[in-house]
Amino acid sequence: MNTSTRSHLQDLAIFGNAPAFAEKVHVGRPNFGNRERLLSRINDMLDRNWLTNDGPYVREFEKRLAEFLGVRHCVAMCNATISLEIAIRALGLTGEVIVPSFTFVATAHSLQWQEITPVFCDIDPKTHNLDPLQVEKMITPRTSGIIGVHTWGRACDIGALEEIARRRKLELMFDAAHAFGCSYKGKLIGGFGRCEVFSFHATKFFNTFEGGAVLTNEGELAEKMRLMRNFGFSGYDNVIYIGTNGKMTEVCAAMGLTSLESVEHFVEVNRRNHLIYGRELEGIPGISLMAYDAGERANYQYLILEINELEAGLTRDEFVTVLAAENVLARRYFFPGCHRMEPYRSYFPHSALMLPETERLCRRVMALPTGTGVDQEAITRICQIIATAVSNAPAVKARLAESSSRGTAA
Ligand code: T4K
Repeated sequence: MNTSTRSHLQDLAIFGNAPAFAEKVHVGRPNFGNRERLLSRINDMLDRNWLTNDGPYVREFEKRLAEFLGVRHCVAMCNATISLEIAIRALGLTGEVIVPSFTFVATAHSLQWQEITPVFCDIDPKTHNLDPLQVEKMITPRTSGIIGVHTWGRACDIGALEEIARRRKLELMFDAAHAFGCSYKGKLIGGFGRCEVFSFHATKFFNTFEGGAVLTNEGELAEKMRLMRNFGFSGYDNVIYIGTNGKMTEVCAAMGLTSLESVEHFVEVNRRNHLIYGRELEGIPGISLMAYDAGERANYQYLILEINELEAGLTRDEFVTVLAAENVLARRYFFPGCHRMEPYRSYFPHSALMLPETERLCRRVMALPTGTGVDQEAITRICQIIATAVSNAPAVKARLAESSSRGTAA
C-alpha cells in the first residue's frame, strides 16, 4: 500500500494505516545557513580563544543587525526572555504592565519574574494582536507601561498604541520575538516604542541557537542595558546597576552572522511554503490560512490555521490528533493563553471573563510545519490529510471518540 496517499478515509493513520511520514515533522525545525562558513567562524573563535563577554563576533553581529534593521543600537543577549527582563527593568516599569494573554508565556513571566503584574488584555480577532480599545480599558493608576507583541510577525497597531501611551503617560515597548524582518507601514520592526526585543531561539526562522536582542534608537537606554546584561559592571570592580548575566556567547553570534547571510533565502522558502499551503488548502470548509499583509515585509515563519469547528466538522484538537497519528506535530500556540497558566491562573482566576477573543482564538489556532525542512511534497501530503479528515469528519470524529473512550491514542 502506498502509505503516502491520504485521499480516502481508510488511508488515515487513525484507522490503523502507517503514518504518512516515517519521521516526525516538527513546527520550529531550525534553519541553517552555510555550514562551512559557520565552522570556519567557530575555528577562528577557538584560535582567538575569546568565547564570550562582548567578543568580536557579538560586536559584529550587533553592528550588522542594527544596520539591517535601520535602528541605532542593538544589544545582543543570551535569549529574548532575559532581553525582555532587562528592557523592562531599564525602562523602570513597575506596578502593572498591559500585555496580551495570547502570547508565549515568556512575555508575562519576564514581568512577573520582577514582581510586576502582567495585566492581560484582549486581542483583536482579525490581527491576533492587542486591541487598542481594550488596552485603554485596562489602564489603572498602577499601570506603568504597555508591551505589544507582534504576534506571528504581524505588527501591532503601533500607531494606536503610541497614541495611548503618549496620552496616558505610559512607557511603550514591543516583544518582537516573531517579527525579525517584518515591517510596519513600510519600516522594519526594531525601532518602534522605546525598544523592541527579538528572539533568535533555535525554533525561530533566523536563529543563533539561543539568543535575543534589544533594539533601540536611544543611546542612554542602550548603554544601561549593555551594563545590565553584564551584572551592572561599568569597568572592572565598579557595579553601577543591578544586573544579570544576559550575555550572548561568541558561538551564538557566529551562528547569527551565518544565519544573517541566508536570511533572505529563509524568508523566500517560508513565503513559497505559505503559497503552497494556501493553494492546497483552498476551498476546504472551516480551514483558514492566516494571511500576511502583501503591502508589508513579512518573514512568513508561522504557518497558522484557524479552524471553524462548525464548518470543518472537527475541532482544532481533533485535527492535532489526526495529524499527530501521521507524525505531523502541529502546535496549539498559544493554548491555553497565559491567563490559564500558573501563577496567573491562581492570581487572576476570573480573567477569562475579560478575554473572550483570546479564549476563542486559543481554541481555534493551529501552527503547521514550515521552513527549510519542509518541501512541496510534504505540504501537499499534510494538506491532503486535512482535506480527507474534513470530507469524512463524522467518521473521523467517531473514530477519535472510540479511541479516547478505550484510552488509546488514535
Ligand atoms: N516572546 C514571544 C512572543 C515568544 O514567542 C518567545 C519564544 C519569547 C518571547 C521568548 O524567546 P526566547 O527566550 O525563547 O528567545 C518555542 C520556543 O522555545 C520559544 O523560543 C518560542 N517563543 C515559542 C513560540 O516556541 P516550544 O516549547 O514550543 O519549543 P519546543 O522546544 O517544543 O520546540 C518546538 C519544536 O521544534 C520541537 O517539537 C522540535 C523542534 N526543534 C526544537 C529545537 C529547540 C528542533 O527540531 N530542534 C531544536 O533544536 O517553545
